[in-house]
Amino acid sequence: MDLTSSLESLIPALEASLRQTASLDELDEIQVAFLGRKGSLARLMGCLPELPAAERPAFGRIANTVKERLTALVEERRRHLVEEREQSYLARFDPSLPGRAPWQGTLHPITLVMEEICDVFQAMGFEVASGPEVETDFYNFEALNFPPDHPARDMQDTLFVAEGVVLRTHTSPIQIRAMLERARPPVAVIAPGKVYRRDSDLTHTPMFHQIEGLLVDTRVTFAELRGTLTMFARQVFGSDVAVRFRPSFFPFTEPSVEVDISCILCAGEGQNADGSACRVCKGTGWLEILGAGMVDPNVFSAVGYDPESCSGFAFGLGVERVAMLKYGITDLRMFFENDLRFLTQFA
Ligand code: FA5
Repeated sequence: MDLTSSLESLIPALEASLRQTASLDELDEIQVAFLGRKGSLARLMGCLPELPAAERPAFGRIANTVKERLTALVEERRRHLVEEREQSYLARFDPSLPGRAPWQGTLHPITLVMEEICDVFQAMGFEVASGPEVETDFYNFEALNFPPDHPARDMQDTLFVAEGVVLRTHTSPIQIRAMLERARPPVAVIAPGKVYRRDSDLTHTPMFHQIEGLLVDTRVTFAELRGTLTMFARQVFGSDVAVRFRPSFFPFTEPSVEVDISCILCAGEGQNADGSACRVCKGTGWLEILGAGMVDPNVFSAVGYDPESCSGFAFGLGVERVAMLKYGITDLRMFFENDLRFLTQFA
């Protein structure tokens, strides 16, 4: 076969191949085999120098026509295959099927409880305050009437960052910051946040959450502390809950109290229906939820408030504690394991 016939025979050869091409990948391979740099057409055109000079222009023209035809055949097949693919997608697409709902995250139970507690106090007129998690000794201890080397500092196992700098062990330093920022009473703040202690067992974790409350004005009495905290407990745990105030000690409040609520599980009975001791309150009928008291005069002096003319109350509660009671959770560590089977139950 002479060169020109060989060139022209590429057209039926390509047509035959295309008839058997079922996919776009195969089509690409055929395109390369015929029209690629090392394909059949290029190989034949490479023979051009072997022809007598007079025949070369005619051969060149035919080669161009063949190339155009080959290209057109490939493109036509491509259009057809693309259309076929779309048709097959459409045949499989069922517009009546329900859509796939995007996965929606949920708020962490601790966040939910913090928001709920803050809402209760905001409705009473408290404003939300915050402070840094890395604190100086002054805000975490000294201004709160923990004298240097006083044994009271051992009440909270401290994580030190540097000399005189600690991870705050409670949210009480926010009391100091709030009073300093406002310069004079009235001050009514609620302050949620993370706190850190060298502490780790079934009921204690090295990081946990507290909510601090502080009310300072000219004539705040213990009756207001009782009323406010009783109202809070009833809104969060239910209107039937009983509230008990027990004497306690904190360096920054005088007098100080621990506040208990009647047990959520046994309704304060201390025992189950069968007479066995309640496992939540361990038979006492009461559950401790927070520490509180009247602001110590030394704390007012530390922030430049006149202890003679102002008075106030403060309280601090453990959020995990409240969340465990509210949701009946028995292991504190569940809050920190990020198990979605647990977390999605609070949606
Ligand atoms: C305080 O931290 C005081 N600042 C509270 C306070 C504020 C009293 C204002 C008076 C006035 P306490 O160390 O008891 O107090 O901690 C408060 C609550 O934090 C505890 O009742 C407990 O629920 C929780 N808590 C303490 N340690 C841990 C821990 N390691 N893990 C989880 N919760 C804890």
